[in-house]
Amino acid sequence: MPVYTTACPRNCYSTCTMKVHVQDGRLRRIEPHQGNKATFEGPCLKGLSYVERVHSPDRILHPLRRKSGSADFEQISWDEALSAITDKLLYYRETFGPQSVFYYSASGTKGLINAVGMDFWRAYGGCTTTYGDLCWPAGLEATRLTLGENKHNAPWDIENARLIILWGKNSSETNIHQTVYINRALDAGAKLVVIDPRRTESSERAELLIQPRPGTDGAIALAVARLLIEKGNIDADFIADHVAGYDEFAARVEHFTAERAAEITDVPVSYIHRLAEYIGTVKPVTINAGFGMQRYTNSGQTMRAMIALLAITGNIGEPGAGWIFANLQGDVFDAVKDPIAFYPPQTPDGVVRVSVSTCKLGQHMLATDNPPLKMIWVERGNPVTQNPDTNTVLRAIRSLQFRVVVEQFMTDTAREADIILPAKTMFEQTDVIWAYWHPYIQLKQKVMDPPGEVRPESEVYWHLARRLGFSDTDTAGKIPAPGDREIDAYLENKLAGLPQLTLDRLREGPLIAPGHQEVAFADFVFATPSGKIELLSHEANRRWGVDPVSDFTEPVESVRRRSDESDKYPFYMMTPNTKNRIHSQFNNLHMIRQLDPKPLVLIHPDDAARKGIANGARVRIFNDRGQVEVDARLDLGVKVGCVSMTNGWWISQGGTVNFCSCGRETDIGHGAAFHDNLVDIAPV
Ligand SMILES: Nc1nc2c(c(=O)[nH]1)N[C@H]1C(S)=C(S)[C@@H](COP(=O)(O)OP(=O)(O)OC[C@H]3O[C@@H](n4cnc5c(=O)[nH]c(N)nc54)[C@H](O)[C@@H]3O)O[C@H]1N2
Ligand SMILES: Nc1nc2c(c(=O)[nH]1)N[C@H]1C(S)=C(S)[C@@H](COP(=O)(O)OP(=O)(O)OC[C@H]3O[C@@H](n4cnc5c(=O)[nH]c(N)nc54)[C@H](O)[C@@H]3O)O[C@H]1N2
Ligand SMILES: [Mo]
Repeated sequence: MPVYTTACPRNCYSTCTMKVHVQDGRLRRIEPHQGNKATFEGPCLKGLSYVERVHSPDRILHPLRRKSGSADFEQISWDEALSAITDKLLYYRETFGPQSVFYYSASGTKGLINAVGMDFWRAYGGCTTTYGDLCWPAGLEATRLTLGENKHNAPWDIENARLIILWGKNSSETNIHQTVYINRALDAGAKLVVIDPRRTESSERAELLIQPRPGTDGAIALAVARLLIEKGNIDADFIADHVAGYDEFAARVEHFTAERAAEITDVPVSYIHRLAEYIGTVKPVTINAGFGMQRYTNSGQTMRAMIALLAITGNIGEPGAGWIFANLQGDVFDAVKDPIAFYPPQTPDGVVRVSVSTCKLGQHMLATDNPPLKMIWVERGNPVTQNPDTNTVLRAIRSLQFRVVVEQFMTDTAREADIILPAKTMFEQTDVIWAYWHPYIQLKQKVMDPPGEVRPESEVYWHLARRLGFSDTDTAGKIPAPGDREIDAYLENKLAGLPQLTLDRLREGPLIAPGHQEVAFADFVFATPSGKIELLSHEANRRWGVDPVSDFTEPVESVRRRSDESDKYPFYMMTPNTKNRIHSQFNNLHMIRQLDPKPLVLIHPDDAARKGIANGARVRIFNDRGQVEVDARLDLGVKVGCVSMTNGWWISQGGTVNFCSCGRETDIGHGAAFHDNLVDIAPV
């Protein structure tokens, strides 16, 4: 049976290398690949479930058109689909201008070939598209402002840490391969601290579990910094050599006593003292910040305060030490590592209008004028389920005249389409991918032809370009012609200038990115304006209007802000990620549903008793933005005053959490403040 090496392109830390067995055009088996030091244990259940996903009877295999005035779709030929889309594209460009077409893409799959989409829209004459990101920009920008770059020590280095702090990160579900190395560190005597309002599997071996009131981590970090300074547990030499703005930072934390932080965060004061004692007396310390506390309106400032704890104790640039958030060392293809350049609200060349915040998708689509939006093209995203404020997103999509969605399955977004084009899976077109945790560049190999009439996006764009009469110079090198050799040539062109990375070498297995630093910042070079770690950042103030020294402010939606809202809606709604799905993917598979059959909301038994909610009862979670109805599960691990429901469920499977969330940006970075979200809960 032929066996291929390939890699999983989901938006996930692990980005596993895997061996796949293919016979008679079917995926038969998936196995671990030892060539990737970060993922040698092999793929997770989602990875193994590809054998079902690829061949699922629910997969969309042909172009579909909505039957007029109906919720049903009918199969049409590619010729009919492409003709209909071409006619609309010509009409909208002629009548309203190319920017009346809205191109929406998200994180459904990684790969260099994804760039073909935007190159097509440029050749079309332009389009409107999004800025910002649903995922990580507050953390990216906080890190860049403080350390100059988003990079961290190699994944296996965490084994050298003596104190590991998982801060708003749930590795046991979202980065399971990291737990191998965390466990090795703990077996060798390291301490683990977990900071999360929920008690997750990641805290099973923790010495200390701190459950803060959501959105208050900044106050913990500032109070711990104060204790470190007061007790002299800082590294004065490191500060003198490598830190800018220490005095201003020290003056700021003066106001944050442990007692004050305990009051703000609803954490026992002794826990704050213990955390400060651990950080001040154990070395080396690794803080792994997840994405949890960077989904609030105060997140950028919070993340800056957290990094400061490592800076003042000299825990940067050494094995076992440092800040783990995102490791962009594998992104050797993109010369620009500045998140603001990734997400600018502007029209840099007058062609592509980058004006819709992905975090305020519905509001901004509806408000867009001159020209207003007429048509949407969605690929690699499920905005109806995954973007904030679903009701407004639905209203905005329904207000358009024409909707094309490129999808593998009948998602909530696909259901809104006028035309659905069948999308490839990872096994049906070769691409080059990188990760944001480990440093490997990988070839995601084509191992089978697409089933049915599925065509990869690059082919769809190529056919549309022909029909629209784009010239060869418009598309040369940008939109590869259909064919495996053409795709290889396209990728080779992207790899030109990186002689270490050839397709032939990548076919053998993963390759460490050229220039990779195993211990990040070991050279103590920080690409900030001062060349030092910046606890005082004028750039933060100039770009984002925040205090140049990090500070704590209550999130916009907080039970401590006395308002009608907080009286009406006394619960924080948390919407974390979960083990057996990637956002809205995989939950439609039999293999996954056996373990996770339906959406649930978790609530502390004390809150449930107060609300008259029994275990298993049907409940409504609601606020002024919307509601979702699911079964309740009582769980002592959820902090009192919080409810928790994993994101990613489709409306058609019981309801998305984003009916309740607000389209609102983080303080810095244009991220989505999903967790700034007060709700109430009641039995139905
Ligand atoms: N309330 C709340 N909402 C959240 C979050 C949260 O924490 N709370 N998390 C946010 C985060 S971190 C993220 S990253 C986003 C993710 O949001 P999205 O990027 O929209 O995520 P997915 O659900 O992973 O994928 C979208 C779709 O891509 C499709 N797809 C996969 N491969 C391909 C392909 O090759 N071609 C095409 N055309 N389609 C493909 C899949 O079938 C899937 O339906 O969700 C965000 N939403
Ligand atoms: N299995 C699986 N793996 C994934 C993904 C997936 O969907 N499924 N998604 C991938 C992607 S795109 C992302 S962005 C990452 C996310 O990876 P993680 O950051 O690990 O995941 P989240 O669930 O977003 O948040 C982590 C934790 O933050 C907690 N949290 C929420 N609010 C707060 C707060 O105010 N303070 C603190 N301290 N903690 C808080 C939540 O309870 C949650 O347990 O995972 C990636 N890996
Ligand atoms: Mo994400």
